[in-house]
Amino acid sequence: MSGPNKTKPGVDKALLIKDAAKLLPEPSRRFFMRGAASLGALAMLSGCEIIDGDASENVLRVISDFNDGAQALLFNPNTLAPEYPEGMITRPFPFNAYYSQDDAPDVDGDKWQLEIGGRVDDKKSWTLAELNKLPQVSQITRHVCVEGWDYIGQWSGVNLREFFARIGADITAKYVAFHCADGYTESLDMASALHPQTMLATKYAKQPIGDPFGFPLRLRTATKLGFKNAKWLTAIEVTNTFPDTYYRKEGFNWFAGI
Ligand SMILES: Nc1nc2c(c(=O)[nH]1)N[C@H]1C(S)=C(S)[C@@H](COP(=O)(O)O)O[C@H]1N2
Ligand SMILES: [Mo]
Repeated sequence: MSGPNKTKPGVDKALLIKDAAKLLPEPSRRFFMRGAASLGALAMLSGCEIIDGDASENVLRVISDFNDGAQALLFNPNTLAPEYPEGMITRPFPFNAYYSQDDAPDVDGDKWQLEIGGRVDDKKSWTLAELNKLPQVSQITRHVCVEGWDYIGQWSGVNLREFFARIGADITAKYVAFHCADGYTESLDMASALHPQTMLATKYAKQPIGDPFGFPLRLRTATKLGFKNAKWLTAIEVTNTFPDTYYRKEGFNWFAGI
């Protein structure tokens, strides 16, 4: 017998629902657990039958994608992440990447340029010296990695919204894609890209960002988990086509708000 609400013997319904709920950040998780937490709801959201491990993986993926939309709706572009005093800045700060520190890319600062693509009027590339001449902003905020560690850091650089105004980016577009020297990919919804605490960071604790922390330019977003903060930026693209990301392909939630 098959149907959207049927499980195979051996698939623990309650566990499956609990697993799915874990992917939902608050307040969606509370909402889901209180009201809609049923296998039927999961199946309805996913349009799949929950019959085995693979199917439940797909269901979790669909829930996570569904949740991106919910988080985007709940995202308040005016709410600022907390800022901290200078005494709380961690020096040096922890390194993380999808590989070990020895394999971090070696970027030549003299040749490096930030490429601009997509829905932007002025697609000229930017050298580090040119970026350093733009008005600078700074923040002391908390970086949170999904692996269970965090630190407070100070990032300085160019506010992304102001940079977009300068280059004539289409801010009605849906996404901003970030490309990195190590092949890493990240992307933001436009509202998060325009958040006042989203910047192209050239400095950490007032010193130029060196290796292995993303020389010479990284994205800093205070409203997102660590993996959204793409290091070693090489190109930025404004687009209406969803740019898939390294961590989403690994099964993590894409919106990844904190
Ligand atoms: N290009 C690139 N950016 C990246 C990563 C990566 O592997 N490559 N890892 C991400 C993850 S998971 C985290 S937690 C932070 C770590 O930044 P840090 O090394 O400056 O602490 O970088 C993010 N940005
Ligand atoms: Mo991370």
